[in-house]
Amino acid sequence: MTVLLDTAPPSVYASAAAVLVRNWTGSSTVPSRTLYPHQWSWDSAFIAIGLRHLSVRRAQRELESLLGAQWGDGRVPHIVFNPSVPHTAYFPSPDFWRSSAAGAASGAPAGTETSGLVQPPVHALAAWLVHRADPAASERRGFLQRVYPRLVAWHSYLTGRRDLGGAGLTANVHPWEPGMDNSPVWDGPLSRIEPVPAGSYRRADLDHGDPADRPTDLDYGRYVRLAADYRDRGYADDAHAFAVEDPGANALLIASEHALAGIAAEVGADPAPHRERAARLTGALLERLWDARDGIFRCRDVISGEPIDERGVAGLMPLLVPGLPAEVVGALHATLTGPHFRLGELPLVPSYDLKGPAFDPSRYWRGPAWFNTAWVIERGLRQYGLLGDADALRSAVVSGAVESRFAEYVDPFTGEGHGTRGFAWTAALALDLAMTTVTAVTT
Ligand code: 2M8
Repeated sequence: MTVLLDTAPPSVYASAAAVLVRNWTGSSTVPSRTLYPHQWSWDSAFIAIGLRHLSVRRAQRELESLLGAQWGDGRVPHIVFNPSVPHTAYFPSPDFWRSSAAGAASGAPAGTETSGLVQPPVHALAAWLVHRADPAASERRGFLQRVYPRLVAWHSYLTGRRDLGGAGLTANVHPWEPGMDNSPVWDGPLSRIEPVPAGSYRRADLDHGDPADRPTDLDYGRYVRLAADYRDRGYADDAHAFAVEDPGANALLIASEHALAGIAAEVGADPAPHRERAARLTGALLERLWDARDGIFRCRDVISGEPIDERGVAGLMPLLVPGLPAEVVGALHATLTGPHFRLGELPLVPSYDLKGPAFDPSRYWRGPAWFNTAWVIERGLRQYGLLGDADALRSAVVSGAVESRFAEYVDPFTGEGHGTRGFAWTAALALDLAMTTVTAVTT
């Protein structure tokens, strides 16, 4: 059961709500009016989780507009483009992805332009939380009935065509897919990719973002190469030059699969297959990615077959997974509070190992603290009864979000804001943590 307490201080509520209202387009929410002027997949899920406190109806629309762009093969695209926004506003734009033509064989929609990549599947968890915020209104509108088959198809894509390692986990084929674009965790597998020539495309992110904070041109050249090659293969899931099993994406998939069991029970479907799949995924996660020596989940490079010897925040996100062995929870907690991440000493959680060779406190996913990963870890800590740390992290998310004017991310030592301001998931998740007491995650 999820209990909602109306506890948000008025200042948090009003300022977070203002961001969500400003970024609302009429059917969905842009992450940022400047840097990200379209709809992003996992952003929308996190945004819906916060929006449910303002308008359950709007939160439902957020998820349904995204799922409306789902491809025939089940994939939910990582960007759904707004046709009224000029192509120059964001790169890669619809004329790069050419989804309706290049993705036709994979069932890309004909009337909506999207990217061909995916992002972590937070959507079933979000749909369940949106439903729980007002079950009667949800039932009246048939919300779960409508989204359930789409969510099932989405998870089938991820656990079917995207089980590229053949061991039962979902794999990501581009650094944009796990959502942590330039994490040092990808440096090894990405170094094998030949970048497209500089000057063959124009980055739009540098019009709005500080180049010192954003990924480098070399990384961008490789991102473009991988995306263009995927497009040129008709977005077929074969012959990928980059493929990784990410513990964050898989943890979110497992949490969402548990949520899908709850949704199935509500809509009169059988929850058992979802529980079974969640259990199988959890077994594979522990088998394939758990590093007992270092107390963290590692990412696995599917192409080389080797675990990646880096500590990223994604390796702590499986705290969200129910039913982990006690020794795994204990070791994860020790890593989170130990010298590599320093929860308790630092307010939020850095995106990458504080002692890692590539750590950078201001460059995008190479060290700064992000609010969505903090939300996931807060929920995991609470689930396992680690309430002192969960409470402290919750307060830090709320105060850090407000003080940074809802920054995209912050310096993990000083809390200084970086990236765009008025960032939608920062506002949504701060609002959620200010408003909600979670007494259990998946019932
Ligand atoms: C960032 O990623 C996009 C590409 O998808 C970009 O850098 O242009 C990431 O932080 C990603 O996790 C996020 O979903 C997206 C929109 O907020 O921005």
